[in-house]
Amino acid sequence: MGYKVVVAGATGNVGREMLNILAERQFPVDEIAVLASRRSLGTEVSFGDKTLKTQDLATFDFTGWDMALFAIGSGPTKEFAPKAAAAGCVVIDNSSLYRYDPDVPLVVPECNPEAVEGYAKKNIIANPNCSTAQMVVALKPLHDRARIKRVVVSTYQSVSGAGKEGMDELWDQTKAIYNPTDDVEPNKFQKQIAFNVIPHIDVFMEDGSTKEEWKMVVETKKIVDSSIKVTATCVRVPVFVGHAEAVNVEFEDFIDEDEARDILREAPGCMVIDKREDGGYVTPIECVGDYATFISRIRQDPTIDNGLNIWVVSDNLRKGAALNAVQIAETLGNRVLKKG
Ligand code: 2RA
Repeated sequence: MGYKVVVAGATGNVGREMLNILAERQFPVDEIAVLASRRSLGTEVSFGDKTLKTQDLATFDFTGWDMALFAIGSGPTKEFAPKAAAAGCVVIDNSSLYRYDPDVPLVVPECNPEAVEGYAKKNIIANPNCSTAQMVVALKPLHDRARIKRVVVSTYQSVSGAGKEGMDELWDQTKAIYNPTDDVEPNKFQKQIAFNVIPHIDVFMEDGSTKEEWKMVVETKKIVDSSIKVTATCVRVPVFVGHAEAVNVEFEDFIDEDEARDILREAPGCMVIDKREDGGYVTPIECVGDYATFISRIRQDPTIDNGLNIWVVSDNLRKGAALNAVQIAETLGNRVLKKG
């Protein structure tokens, strides 16, 4: 016996990846419903070798469905997640709406799988932001060994994090560079993204940081350890898929680069590619379609007593969103619902 699974937002970048990953990992699905807003109604999406027609999110009855993977943004989530949860369907939500709610677990299964057991207060489990998910996969095993005090991270985030419109804007602006009769003004992004980088993701906060940076601080604390201090600079780069992060970590205890490399080699979800030679590291384009969080450039930070620098790269649509949501569904199934 398997699960009755709903994917809401099935026509978007993340919703489509959720369907791909459910099929790839042979998640035990008895029945699946794919939902979309009225605008995309009737659009067909693939699930393994099947083609499914989207149904209307606004009128769907969640009664009798086990889990719903939501990838619809905070606005619609506010309306539909409580409806699904009240109907007894556990919502695994990719928006930021519930991430900071103390009654909602925020889960990265490699780091805090036990947290799914707290789902029942609201019948909702939150999926973290993409930039946090890949970073904590790399940090947790190091924290378990040497206790992290402080993290300084700079991100290089691909345009797919801003959805299909972000990808279209990079594509159109890039073409326009070679065809000067086209003039593609910034729309999704604040400045030209083609052949540029933009130190601004999500809205500005009062202290001058952006909400994307704030999310990395708050989510790392909730998932790994509330004592860890994080400071982040989040930057959009002209890459279609794959986020990269340069992470400086300060520990309480000494840990040398060789031991860190060995720990990360064994850690769940991590793949170490770290050769000190030309090309001996992973770049975003190489991680597309993969499940792993890739870690390269592991080296001592000689400016502090117990410090390391690492380079962390992952497919933001997968580990940063859809894969993590499916892993939460698997964890919920294995630890709690036990149907599959
Ligand atoms: C971004 N963090 O890359 C967002 C997506 N969740 O814009």
